[in-house]
Parts: sequence; structure tokens; C-alpha cells
Amino acid sequence: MTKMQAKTAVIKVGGDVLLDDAERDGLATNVASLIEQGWQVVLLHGGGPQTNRLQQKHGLVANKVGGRRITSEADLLVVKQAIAGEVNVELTSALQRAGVNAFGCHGASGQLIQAVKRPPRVMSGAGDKPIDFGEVGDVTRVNGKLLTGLLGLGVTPVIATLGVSDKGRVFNINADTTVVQIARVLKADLLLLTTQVGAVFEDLEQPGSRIKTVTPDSAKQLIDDGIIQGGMIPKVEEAISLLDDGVGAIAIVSGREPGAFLSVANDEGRYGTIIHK
Ligand code: X2W
Repeated sequence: MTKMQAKTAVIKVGGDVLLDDAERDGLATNVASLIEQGWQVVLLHGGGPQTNRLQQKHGLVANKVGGRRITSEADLLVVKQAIAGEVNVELTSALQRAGVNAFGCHGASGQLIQAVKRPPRVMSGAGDKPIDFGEVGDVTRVNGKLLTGLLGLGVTPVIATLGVSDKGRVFNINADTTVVQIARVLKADLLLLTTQVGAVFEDLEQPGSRIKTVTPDSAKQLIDDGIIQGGMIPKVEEAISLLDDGVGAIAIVSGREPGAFLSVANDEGRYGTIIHK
């Protein structure tokens, strides 16, 4: 008899989630419920607000262009302290309190997230000169074998978003783009993008206007109608490309409500916004 393959969920946790106790503990409870129902879970987290705060303490100025932090060597030390130190330990321990055997690590552990230095590039709204982002990397490869191995040991990897070159140089990498690469490599059944807003709304002021489901066709319409706009457009386009690469579904959801992740996994339409074919 063949054993049923466990389903895999990859979850992005923004640094903002850790600033709010209800949000953090709700997320941990939601992850525990998924695991109880037989799901395997990988978490990838950022730590933007914690990095800003620690930069300020050290007299450094946070400077983001096109959503990426321009990172000097001094900034990189702060990034490591805030993301791989503070946020990783806090998230791992919150999960442990919820009964999840969370395994904290970072992208340089076991060459989990390989990256190269982001080449200088001209950025819209930032002059004609190419911007050098310093110690920022772009992801080239995710070590899926190691992740599958850790899952096979029954632990839940909690990865701090750092990248590493094949020579061991560490980079600051954006969490949103990294989690997408992890979901793609694992061909995850579900990618959860957790946000405090918790869904896409036709009108943010109207809680009843939550968009429950988006398909590749309806996404085009929502973009044409201006309902999905600005920074949401590349995220939705990226999600659709993931569906083509074997990821089952992508959901935008908040972890605040107990049962939200399981409900989304069962496509009940009660929470968040789900993107699937
Ligand atoms: C991000 C990494 C953290 C991150 C940064 O330095 O803020 C770059 O911008 P959130 O909390 O998910 O925003 N890296 C290159 O993405 O955190």
C-alpha cells in the first residue's frame, strides 16, 4: 500500500506580524492546526520594521528603493541581527508555544537560499543613474532537497530571509520574492501570504467587498477594471505564473482568526482571497 503524500504549505510571514501579539499567536495557532491535519509547513519570514527600528538605534538611515533596502555593510549587520536574530527566535518560540516543533534557521544555513549580488540598475523615480543596492542579493536557487529532508524529520523550518553565495557571502534579500521561489521549488499545494489586511478588497473601506476567489481570467478583468492596482498587480501576476509551475493555490490571508488557514486550505471562501485555476 502506498502512503498518502502529505500536502505542503509555504507561508510568508512579514515582520509586521511579530509586532502584534494577537497576530503572532493567531498565526502560530493556525500553523499548529494545519500540521494537526497532516500538512507539512515551511515558513519564510522578513523583518522590515524590526530592521528599521534597529537601524535607527544605531544611527543608520533606512532607505528603500522599489521595495528593496539599500544595504551597506553596516546595514547588513543590523539586518542579520534583526531578521535572523530577533524575528527568527521570536517566531520560532511562538510556534513552539503553540505545539509546533519549529526549526529556526536562515537562508545561509545549508545553502538553503543561494543568491548573487543584485546588479546596479536604473529605478523609476530614482534618477537616471543606476542604483547600487550594496549587500542586496537576488535568489538564484533554493535547496529544496534540504527542506524536504527537514520536513521528513518532522520539524517545521522557519527561515529568516537571507541569501548566500556559493562562496559564503551573505546578502539581504526581499522576503516576498524569496517565498515565491520556495513555493515553486517545492511545488507547494498552497502558498499563504499573510498580511494584516488579510485579503484583496474591491473597496478597502467596505469589509463586505472582499474578493473571495481570483482565477487567471478574472485577474485580468480585475486589473482592467482597476480593482487590482499598483503594487498588487505584480503580486497577482507572479501568483498566476506559480499556478503554471505546479503550485496548487495562493492565498492572501491574516492569521488572526483561529481556523483561517485550514478554512483557506479547504477553499471554503470564509477568509482571505484565494488565487487558483
Ligand atoms: C528586506 C528583507 C526583510 C523583508 C529588508 O531589508 O527589509 C530587502 O529589502 P518584510 O517584513 O517581509 O517586509 N530586504 C532587500 O522583506 O521583510
